[in-house]
Amino acid sequence: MSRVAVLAGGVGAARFLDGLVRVVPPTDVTAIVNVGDDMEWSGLHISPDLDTVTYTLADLVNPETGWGLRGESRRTLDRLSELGGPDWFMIGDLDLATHLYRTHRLSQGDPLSAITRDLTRRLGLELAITPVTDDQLRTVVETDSGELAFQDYFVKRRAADPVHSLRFDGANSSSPAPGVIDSLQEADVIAIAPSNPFLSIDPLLSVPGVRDAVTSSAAPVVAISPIIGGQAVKGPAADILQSLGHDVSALGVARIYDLLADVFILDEEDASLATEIDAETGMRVVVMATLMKDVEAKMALASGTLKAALDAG
Ligand code: FO1
Repeated sequence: MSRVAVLAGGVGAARFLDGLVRVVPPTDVTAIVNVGDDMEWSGLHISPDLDTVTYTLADLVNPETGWGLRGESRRTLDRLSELGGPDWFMIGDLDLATHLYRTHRLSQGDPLSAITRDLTRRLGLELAITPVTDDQLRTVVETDSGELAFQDYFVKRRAADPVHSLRFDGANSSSPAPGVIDSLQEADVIAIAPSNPFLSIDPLLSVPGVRDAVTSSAAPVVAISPIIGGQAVKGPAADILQSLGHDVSALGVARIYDLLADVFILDEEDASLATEIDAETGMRVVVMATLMKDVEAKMALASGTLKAALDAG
């Protein structure tokens, strides 16, 4: 009896979910996934976080990058480049099929959540993976060089620009996708995956109704720090924390989640911060190994997270 709703970004969330579905029945798990990173590429709709989560759980992901498909080539991209098309975003030859399928169905009027459900079922996955919203929501990054669409900031410019602020275009007029609010209200545990709090979790909470559903849920809410030893395991979380004036540490992350979560999990390497986080926030602090280097580590983090949440709840 542990229905788990997970607020999820890309690679870190995908690895956490991969452990979670091995310690609870996958049918009890709902992953509510960020779509702020989505973009149009050569006329195709790309949903990087949805694909990263789906490919990882289907054991198809490229282990070197954490995104894209294992063993795929880039012949189409190279050809596109020869034609003068965009080549800064690596769409592999096999991944391309997902974008063709998704874009075609979107053009027929199908919602992103239904398309995602069909793709995940097709890949044999039993958990529910859903975009947080079927509406258009786009993360815009305000930098020294002006406003940048998320993937322009992240991939094209290699997350090199100091970030002044973030905006989630479309969020105010968006609605949660079918099942999102129900899964939060019916959950026994709500987990905030070790994802970037600003780039991955904030867009989810910016969809009207989602934050309320999290804070008003009877379920314990447990957040896992994506920062270990003052560094992000992957991606620009550390740089963004710094740019936005936060402490680049698990303490900085804890302050962000204080009003949202009941339990905060930080890595053993940061154990010395536990007392301070405990004193400064209202969250119960639990220290465990959070680096998901192999399947056993992912499973241990998932079961430790559930135990910490249920002990608090
Ligand atoms: N990340 C990169 O750093 N470079 C890329 O060329 C790139 C291509 C790409 C294609 C499909 C996809 O699903 C993800 C891709 N990513 C790429 C990852 C993605 O930009 C980010 O990991 C997420 O948006 C952040 O969670």
